[in-house]
Amino acid sequence: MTRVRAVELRLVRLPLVRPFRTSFGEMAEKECVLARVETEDAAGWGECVAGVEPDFSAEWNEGAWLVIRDFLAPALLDAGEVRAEDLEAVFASVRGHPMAKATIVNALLDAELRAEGRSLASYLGAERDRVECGVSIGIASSPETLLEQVDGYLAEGYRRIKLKIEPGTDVERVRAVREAHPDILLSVDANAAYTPEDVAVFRALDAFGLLMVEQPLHHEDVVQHAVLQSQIVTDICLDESIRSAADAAAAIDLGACRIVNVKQGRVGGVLEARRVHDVAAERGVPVWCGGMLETGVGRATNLALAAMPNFRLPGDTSASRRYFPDDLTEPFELAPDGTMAVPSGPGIGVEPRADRLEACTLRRELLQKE
Ligand code: OSB
Ligand code: MG
Repeated sequence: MTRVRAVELRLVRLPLVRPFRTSFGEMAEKECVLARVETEDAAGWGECVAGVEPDFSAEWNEGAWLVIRDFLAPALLDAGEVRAEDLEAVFASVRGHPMAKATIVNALLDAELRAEGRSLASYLGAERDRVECGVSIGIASSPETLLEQVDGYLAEGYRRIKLKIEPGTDVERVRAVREAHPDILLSVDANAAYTPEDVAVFRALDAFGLLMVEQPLHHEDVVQHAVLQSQIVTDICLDESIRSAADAAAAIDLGACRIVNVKQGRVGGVLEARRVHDVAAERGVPVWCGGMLETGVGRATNLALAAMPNFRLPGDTSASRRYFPDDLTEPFELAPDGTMAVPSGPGIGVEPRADRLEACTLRRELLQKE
């Protein structure tokens, strides 16, 4: 138990190596909120996974900033002796906003673990010191560009390729990649771009032996996902639809998915993410670690989670250079065998480099008790 002295918020922006296009939009730069939570014993870091616009979810950077500044940070500074596990109760009066909450939960937990000298991976019950990595490829301008990107990532060692799809840019692209690479682990992610009337597209995709089809339908349509799952062979994986362990349990029990993408930021932080992992494991359903193009801070958090036992498929935990010419932290690197080391130092095991952090900061605000 410790008291929180201050919360420092920063809005940071980093160039991406190439624009990332999904069915809901294109990102040319990474922009996110970072929190540094300072306790009496240590300081910890949290990265908010929201983006510039409320497109992937209802949350976005400026909204997350305000929710943290006006509600979460004041509640935290007023909480007295507190630990990360208490924050669900401390934040109970704020409905929703899991990404904003995750930023603070993860940062406080990081501070606690740094004070104890214990790694996040060890705290979460990780069983591996390296994890298998996949890569998520945005919608490319042409089939040729896509094939080039796939070849490049496979040459680097990535163990699973995920293709973003949208109506009209789906079956033929998947066919081309599958013909070029008959044996790789291949999946697609629709980011909720289809409707139940599109079942023919998913029946056509059944021919390609995909590992999964991620979030084909609207994020609120869990029942329709169960119907679609009964109509196709390929396993459905849910991403946007899963905002908590309760959502995951319900979706699995309903037959809406057979695989779960765990993004700690989407479910309110690593503590709830561990519960998602647990409810899926109890039901014999594998999970894997999703990503939101995180900087090294969020990447370190994700890698610790991905080392837990029921993370049984390669995650979207790619190397720093797949995203950024220059990451905030020391770069995360992929080994030629397609694995990445799980940080083993105290807490998340990494920190932003001071000069890089300053160079990327657009805005900073220090929140303290008056
Ligand atoms: O749906 O998984 C997604 C990136 C931003 C928003 C949503 C998603 C993604 C990715 C990239 O697929 C995952 C990553 O490499 O971080
Ligand atoms: Mg997804």
